[in-house]
Amino acid sequence: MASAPQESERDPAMWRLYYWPSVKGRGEYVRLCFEEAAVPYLDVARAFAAPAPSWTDEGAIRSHPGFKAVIEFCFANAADDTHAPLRAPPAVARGWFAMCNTPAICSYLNEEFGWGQGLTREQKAGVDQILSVVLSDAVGEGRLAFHPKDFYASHKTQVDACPPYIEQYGAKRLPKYFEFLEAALRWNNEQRPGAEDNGFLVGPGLTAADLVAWHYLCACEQHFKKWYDDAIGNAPRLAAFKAAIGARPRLAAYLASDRCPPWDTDSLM
Ligand SMILES: N[C@@H](CCC(=O)N[C@@H](CS)C(=O)NCC(=O)O)C(=O)O
Repeated sequence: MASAPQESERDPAMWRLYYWPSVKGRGEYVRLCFEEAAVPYLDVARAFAAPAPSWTDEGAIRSHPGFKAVIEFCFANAADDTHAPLRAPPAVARGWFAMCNTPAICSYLNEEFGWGQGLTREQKAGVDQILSVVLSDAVGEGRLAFHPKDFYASHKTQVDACPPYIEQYGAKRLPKYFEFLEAALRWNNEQRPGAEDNGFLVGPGLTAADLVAWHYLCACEQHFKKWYDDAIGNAPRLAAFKAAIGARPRLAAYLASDRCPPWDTDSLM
C-alpha cells in the first residue's frame, strides 16, 4: 500500500473518506455506499504504508499517521479555511466540499449516486427516516451498552459494567428496531398502494437505507448474537432482505477484499 497522497497530490475529483483506521465503526456505513455504487474513494486513514495497529492499543493508534490525518482533517476547524466545519468522523470530502454526520452523509450520497431518482419527496423522507432511526437511535443506543459508566471513555475501561446493559439492549431495544425494519419492508413490498414485492425498504430499488439497515443487522449479529438470532427468527422479510443485500456482487467482493476493515471487538461502533 502506498503512502496516503498529500493534499497537493490529491485528485480533487476523487472522494475521500476520513474515519479511524483499524475498525469498521460508523465509517463502514459510508464505505458501503461507495462500494455498492462502485465510486472510487480514498479511505485516507487506511491508505498509509504503516499497518494500522489494533484499536485497543491506544498508544500505537494515536501515533499512526492515519489516525493523525483524521484528527487533522476533522478537528482542526478553527485554523482551517479550506472546508466547512466538521464535528467528528466519519467525514467525506471532494475538492473543497466536506461534510460529517453519518445519516446526513448517507442521505447526500443516496442522491449523489442516483439512488433517489424517481422517488417522491415522501419516499425520500422515508429513506431519511430509516437512516436516522438506524444510525442515530439504534446505533447510538447500542454504543451506550458498551460504554455504560462513561460514554466518552474507552470500552476497555468499563468492560465489567457492560453485561446488564448489553442484555438490556439485546432483549428490549434490538427487537424494536428489527420490528420497525420488518414493518418498513412489509409496507413497501405489500401494504402500500401499488406495492410490488422487490425486497427493498423504500421504493422500487436500492437506496442507502438498505445498505445502512443491512450493516446494522450484520453488526447486531456480530455483537448481540443471542438476541439477533431470536429477533431475526421473528422477522421473515428482514431475514430474506439480509441474505439478498449481502449477496449483491459488489458488496460480496468488498467484504472479501482488504479494503474491508475487521470488526471492532467492543461495540456496535
Ligand atoms: N452523530 C455522529 C456521531 C459521530 C461520532 O460519534 N463519531 C465517533 C466515531 S464513530 C467519534 O470519533 N467521535 C469523536 C467525537 O465525538 O469527538 C454520526 O452519526 O456521524
